[in-house]
Amino acid sequence: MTTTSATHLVLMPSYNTGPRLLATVREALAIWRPVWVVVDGSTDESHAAVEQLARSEPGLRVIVRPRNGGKGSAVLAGAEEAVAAGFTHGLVMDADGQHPAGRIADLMAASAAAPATLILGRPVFGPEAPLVRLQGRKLSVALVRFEILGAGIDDPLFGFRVYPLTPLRRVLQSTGGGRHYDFDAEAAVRLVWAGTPTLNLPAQCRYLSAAEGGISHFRYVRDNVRMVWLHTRLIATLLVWRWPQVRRSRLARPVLSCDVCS
Ligand SMILES: Nc1nc2c(ncn2[C@@H]2O[C@H](COP(=O)(O)OP(=O)(O)O)[C@@H](O)[C@H]2O)c(=O)[nH]1
Ligand SMILES: [Mg+2]
Repeated sequence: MTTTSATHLVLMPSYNTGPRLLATVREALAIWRPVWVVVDGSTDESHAAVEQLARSEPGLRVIVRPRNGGKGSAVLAGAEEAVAAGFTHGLVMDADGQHPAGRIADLMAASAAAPATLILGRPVFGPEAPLVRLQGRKLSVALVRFEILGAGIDDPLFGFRVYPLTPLRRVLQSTGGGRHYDFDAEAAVRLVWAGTPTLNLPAQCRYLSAAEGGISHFRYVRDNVRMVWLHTRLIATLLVWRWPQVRRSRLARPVLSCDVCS
């Protein structure tokens, strides 16, 4: 059964996603409406089929940005429009089928029950997950734990999340970073710094083979350099002037539990 919401929407950034885009949009629409796709200067025409579907599907909106600006800037553009349209929360999910549409309703329910909270997916990987990506995460997890002075963000790289949109806009507008692949980690850390409570819920993360339409635009050198720069900036900011305030909000941070976890 599909839920239609006036407060919570699905936001899907997409860049040259190929045929998986239409399939992922259909999977999300089967669970939730509205679904907004932010096409970020794609050149592969993958959005043509989704635009076609939007003509007969009022729960679907396609925002096309003429130039590629990166995942974070696409999410921010979608968030701005969503707030202007009266939405308060956005579930961000990848357009390529890696995130489980079947968990949308549970994450949305958790968000509705705790509207000030950032709801984070905690990835459950299958045997097909590349070892190099799993190993790489461990360093990010450790760095982010240091940056927020403790627990709260189980996986800083997994982008399947429900954001309270106004705090998200505020923290992104406060920095020029977080516009590309650094978005997921930077947004989560800055939201925690701003005092946002977090709740981590398990969600399957699939790695699709090329034959299944799996596609990634992650470039190991370019994007790892970006991640090194991100953590350098965050740690420098923490040490130079954020430490006392982050420590105070750390001590005040509630520990949440949830009955919709499974
Ligand atoms: N809007 C936008 N989305 C992007 C960009 N790069 C990646 N994405 C989207 O971000 C999500 C994650 O990217 P992906 O390449 O699958 O990264 P991976 O899953 O970490 O390998 C997908 O939904 C992509 O379509 C970009 O430059 N702009
Ligand atoms: Mg992906």
